[in-house]
Amino acid sequence: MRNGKMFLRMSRHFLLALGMLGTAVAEPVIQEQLVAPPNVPAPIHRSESAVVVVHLRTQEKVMEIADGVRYDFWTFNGTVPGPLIRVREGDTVELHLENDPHAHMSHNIDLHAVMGPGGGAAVTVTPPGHESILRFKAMRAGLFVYHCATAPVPMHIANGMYGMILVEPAEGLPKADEEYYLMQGDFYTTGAYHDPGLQSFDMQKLLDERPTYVLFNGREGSLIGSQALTSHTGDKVRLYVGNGGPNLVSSFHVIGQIFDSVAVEAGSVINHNVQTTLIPSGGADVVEMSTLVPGTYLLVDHSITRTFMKGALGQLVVSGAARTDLYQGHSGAPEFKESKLDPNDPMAIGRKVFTQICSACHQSNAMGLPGAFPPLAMSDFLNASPKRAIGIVLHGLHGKITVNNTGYESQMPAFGGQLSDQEIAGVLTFVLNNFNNRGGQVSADEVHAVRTAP
Ligand code: HEC
Ligand SMILES: [Cu+2]
Repeated sequence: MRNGKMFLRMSRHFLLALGMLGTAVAEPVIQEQLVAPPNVPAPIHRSESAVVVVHLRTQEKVMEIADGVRYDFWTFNGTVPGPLIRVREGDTVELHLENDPHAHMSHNIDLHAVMGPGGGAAVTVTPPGHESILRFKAMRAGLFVYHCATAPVPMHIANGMYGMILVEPAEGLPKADEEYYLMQGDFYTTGAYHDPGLQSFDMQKLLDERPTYVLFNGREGSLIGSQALTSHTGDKVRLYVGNGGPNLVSSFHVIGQIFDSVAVEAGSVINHNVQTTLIPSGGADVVEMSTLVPGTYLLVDHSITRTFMKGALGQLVVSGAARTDLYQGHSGAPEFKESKLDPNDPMAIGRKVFTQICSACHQSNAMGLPGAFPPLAMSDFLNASPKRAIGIVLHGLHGKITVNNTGYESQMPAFGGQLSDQEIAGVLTFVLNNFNNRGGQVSADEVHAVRTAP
């Protein structure tokens, strides 16, 4: 059986190779090294075309869609989106599509980089436990979506079956200091937003185009906290941003930033100084920016309900020297106590953590944002129990809470992986002693005790 399958594969391989004989001179054969999003394969430095062999495996897999919420995703290579494939214009892509033997149905692939009927879909229909091979020449440079095109197509896409292929122009791409890969997608669960446990797919919500979640990279919080994208002031950051859909068009925006350039719809028209760019469903944009001021920038869909009530939120954390010459302000709300603090002082550590992390959501004046982020200023919730706040920073928080008579039902990511005991002690001490809170101190030992509690 096993040998039979091997033989079949080899003979198909051989036939495909034969088919190319008429045209191809001996091109080098390269095995594509795939990496998981938001990472991107290394830039291409070849000056000749090659045959690039890519292995994708379709896999149905239960994963968290949000903290405490699980969903039966259908994936390419176990991630949403599937890995970014990176080839050079003129390369021949030999795509091996294998379907997990444990899958419940056939899957296939339509790549928008293919010029040929169905983009590869019809010739890659692959039942569980089988493999299909598609060879195509990447004729046009650009950033292209790929997705499963098995009926019902919207359902396969809604379950996470999409990714992108970057076809670099023959002359290569200009250098960027950081490159990241993200895709927006809309998800339809039977339960409401943040209903816990295993959620199933809701066909009626899909038909109504009424998603429960709108997410970057298939999971709420996938680009937040310890998983945030990072950069340094002055660096050129390039984002390969796609939209898997299946239904929504994204109004992609980075709060506090202007895109230096946008390859509109990932084509050859370059737009400059763009605030918000539209990314069609089944389309992509390449955006580049270089930040001037350090801090945390939020990646959002500026159809903003999706960001604050459905999960489409990511972070770009930028390090570098402060630029008060470019950005400075004084809010009328309760102020920080302005005092010179040495860098080993818990309050100095706390101020730094607060400005770099907490202020992105709770705002620099700690007043929060109505309907989304509760205030830390004069917070009865915080002042009632600073000990409880240790657990919140370590492990995150979701569910209904009431702060100063206002209800919030949102999600705070966990920071236990990113922040040390000393930093958490510092930030809580800092918050307690500023913004008209009641004062008090949280020690690193107390944080340690909560962290290691069973
Ligand atoms: C990505 C956004 C985000 C970031 C960053 C963030 N929080 Fe929160 N935080 C929230 C949300 C949302 C809630 C409310 C969660 C809910 O509704 O269950 C919350 C709730 C809280 C609460 C309890 C409610 C209150 O107002 O007293 C405290 C305390 C808190 N956060 C502290 C912090 C601290 C300290 C930091 C920085 C280390 C931080 N948060 C960073 C989003 C965030
Ligand atoms: Cu599929």
